[in-house]
Amino acid sequence: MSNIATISLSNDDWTVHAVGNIAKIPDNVQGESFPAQVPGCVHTDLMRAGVVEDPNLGFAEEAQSWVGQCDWEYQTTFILPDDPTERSSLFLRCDGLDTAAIIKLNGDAIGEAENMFHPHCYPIHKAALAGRNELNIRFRSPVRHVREREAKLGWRPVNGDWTPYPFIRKMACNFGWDWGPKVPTVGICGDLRIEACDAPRIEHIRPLIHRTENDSWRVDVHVDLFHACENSDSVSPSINAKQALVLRTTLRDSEGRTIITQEADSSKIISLDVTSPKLWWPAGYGEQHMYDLSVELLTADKPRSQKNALHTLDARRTRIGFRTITIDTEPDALGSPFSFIINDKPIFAKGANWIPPTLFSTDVTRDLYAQLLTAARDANMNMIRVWGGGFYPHDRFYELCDELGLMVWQDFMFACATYPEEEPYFSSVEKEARHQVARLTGHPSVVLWCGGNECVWAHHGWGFKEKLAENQTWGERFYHELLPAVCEQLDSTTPYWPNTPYSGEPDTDPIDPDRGTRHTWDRRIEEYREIVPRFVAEFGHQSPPNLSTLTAALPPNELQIDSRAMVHRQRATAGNGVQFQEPLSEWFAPPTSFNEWHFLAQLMQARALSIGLQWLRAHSPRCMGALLWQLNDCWAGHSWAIVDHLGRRKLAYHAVRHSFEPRLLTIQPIGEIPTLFAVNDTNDVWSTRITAQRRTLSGETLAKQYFAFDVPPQSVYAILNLQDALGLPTKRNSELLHCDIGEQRATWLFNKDKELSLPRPAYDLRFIPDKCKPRFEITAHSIILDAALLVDRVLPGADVSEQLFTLMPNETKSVNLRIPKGTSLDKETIQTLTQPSLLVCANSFSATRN
Ligand code: BMA
Repeated sequence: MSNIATISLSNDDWTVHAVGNIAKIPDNVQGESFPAQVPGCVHTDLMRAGVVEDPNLGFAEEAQSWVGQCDWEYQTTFILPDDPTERSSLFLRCDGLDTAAIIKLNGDAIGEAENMFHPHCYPIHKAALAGRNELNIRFRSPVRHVREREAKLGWRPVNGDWTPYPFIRKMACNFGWDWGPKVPTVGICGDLRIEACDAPRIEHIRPLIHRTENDSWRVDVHVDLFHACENSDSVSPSINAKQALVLRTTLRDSEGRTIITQEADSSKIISLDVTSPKLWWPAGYGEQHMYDLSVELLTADKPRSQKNALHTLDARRTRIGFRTITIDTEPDALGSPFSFIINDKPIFAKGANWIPPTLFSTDVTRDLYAQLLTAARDANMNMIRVWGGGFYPHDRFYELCDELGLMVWQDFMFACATYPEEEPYFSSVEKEARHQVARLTGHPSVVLWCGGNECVWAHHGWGFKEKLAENQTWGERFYHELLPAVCEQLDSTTPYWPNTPYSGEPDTDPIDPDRGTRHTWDRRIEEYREIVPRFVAEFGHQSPPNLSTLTAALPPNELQIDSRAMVHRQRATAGNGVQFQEPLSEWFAPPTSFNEWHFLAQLMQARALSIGLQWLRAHSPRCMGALLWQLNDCWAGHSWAIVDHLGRRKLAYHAVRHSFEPRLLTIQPIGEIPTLFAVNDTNDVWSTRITAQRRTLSGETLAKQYFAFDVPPQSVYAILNLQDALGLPTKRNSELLHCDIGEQRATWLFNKDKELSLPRPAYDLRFIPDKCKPRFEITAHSIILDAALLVDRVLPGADVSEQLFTLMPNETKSVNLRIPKGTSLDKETIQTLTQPSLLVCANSFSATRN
């Protein structure tokens, strides 16, 4: 259909070798050339060649710091069948170069690159030859590059002790972060191809969807064209006035039935009127209906064979969803809210922050996106925030979010630093923003453009402002001028927010709980309950990766809390002391082994997130969002993630899934008084009956009451003062409250575990190796607090349907086992799954240390 002839250079016919100042590189690398892959990066090429180890293993990260310090040259050859000088336009197009590079064809410089976040397009008809061509892409050391730019543009404050990443438009966390290693890489990170393109082509389709009234909608289809004749070195859209171009747009429903089709001159915006479409809703609020939108670019310039016919130059398809999106920030009695309104319905945002899921952007697979986003959806989330220190995910990420009903909060790539605004950096950011906004506009899941992560806060509250020289730029114009202008021009139907945290006013405290979005890092665990922010876009608690994941990365002798390898994997401020020792010693009797410590560290994270998320949900609609830090990981290190880098769910994942249930029963204190809240996010009334009890920790019931209640759709009820209902505890250390509806249980303890007199856990654990539904049955003979079945320790990658459940004496619970694909339950495994020690619970870390 299209007029574009392409030669793909995305293959493994490449080599890479170190160039420039190579004095400090290992002997076996000097003068050597290694096979390379495109897309890919130098680290993965060197790993394949056996020159460096996977940085995720042991101390491999330290041994390869030289890789980011030298320049690297990629080289390939390709054959051009025609005489290129006869082609009016021949291009080298590249979807991503990481990052600072000079590109040469047959020895002639054809272009440069300095931004990983937009594609590149270089005209090559002058440099190309008929027959064999040699292409060289020489990347500058990213570490040296940022140092040189820093020297030129002036030092600026940056978070942590990291290399000054703001001086390059490259994935910031590649230089190290408080959850990841330093692996500043280079490479060709997108598809690369030669394109002979003599006529205009479609660059982007930007469908902007408006509801005109009630059930009448209009899709304004903006089509950005790229015109070859311009011979531009950029992919900025252009239209050639000399050529008569027509756009034909067709909208089809999910069964392929045409709803409307329309043609117009290519300089016009095509408006499609649609009545009563099926709407796209975030998960939990309705279906994710999608429609197929196709655009054809046609010309009346007739090829000799086709008289009077329109001739297709290019064609594209995309999927769209009908939904409206606004953010309510109208000042109210408390300050100003931050509430997503989709299709006129206020939605409590339940979600998590997304970081790059692999160390190298080119390693992310479609399956990995699917695995992680499905995990988010299964945890009852409806929002993912793409955090600004990584990279803009690939199209597949957004397609999945559309399908799963996960709203996307999209940061521009700025994080925790002051950024230069000088040219050519400023224009490079503009090009990046234009490309990304145009690329993502059509996705119904994308509901917010956000200027960046913690940059305004850092300037305002981390002492960064004071460290800047007079009149030194810090990024302000990006957040307040450039980015909102680009969004308004290209995607006027999606809201823009300058940064997060942000109060809504440039000069007021960005973490004011009463205004806008907040990041809660100044409080932990029970302290979350000291404030009720309007929207929490980040808060979290650290834990180690699953034990099986640590075992895969470290030798057994390193599995100690303070071993060199474990300390090497702790990158957070103040280290293990603040992240683990302090909270664990405050809450639990001391662990006596690494395995016990590991369980407690993961339990502490689960408790912290449950408290935070349930507290915030109980305070809806004053608070309208809770995004935890962070969904995923990029290596086997301590972090705030709830799913580790091998995709294994930590204990906190289960606590989060429960805390985000569409109908949640939770006990939260009002002042000192434990109060039962029912949170109903569904579209239906929640009519139910609960049993509320006060018991001794040995299981004896002291008070019991039944209550019936109706919670209207999308609302929260503080239904019961449990002190009035069940009486005051006589001994705080040996009593608990629990409220139950069917399988759902909310519990309240009057003290921290290490003060409690919990009994020795008594239970029967049975494993039923049923082929279709392998499962455990646990019968409790005593109270069992926060029980976990640590199946992942005996069967790496295995998980159960529920963790951290609390049972009363004589209760039985059935929990399903999920085994990793490709594993089978042999006799030996079945035996290990039957051992009672598989079950661990908080009883063992109480005052009685049972
Ligand atoms: C927030 C994030 C990240 C960081 C996390 C944990 O500030 O934006 O920069 O990893 O906290 O410290």
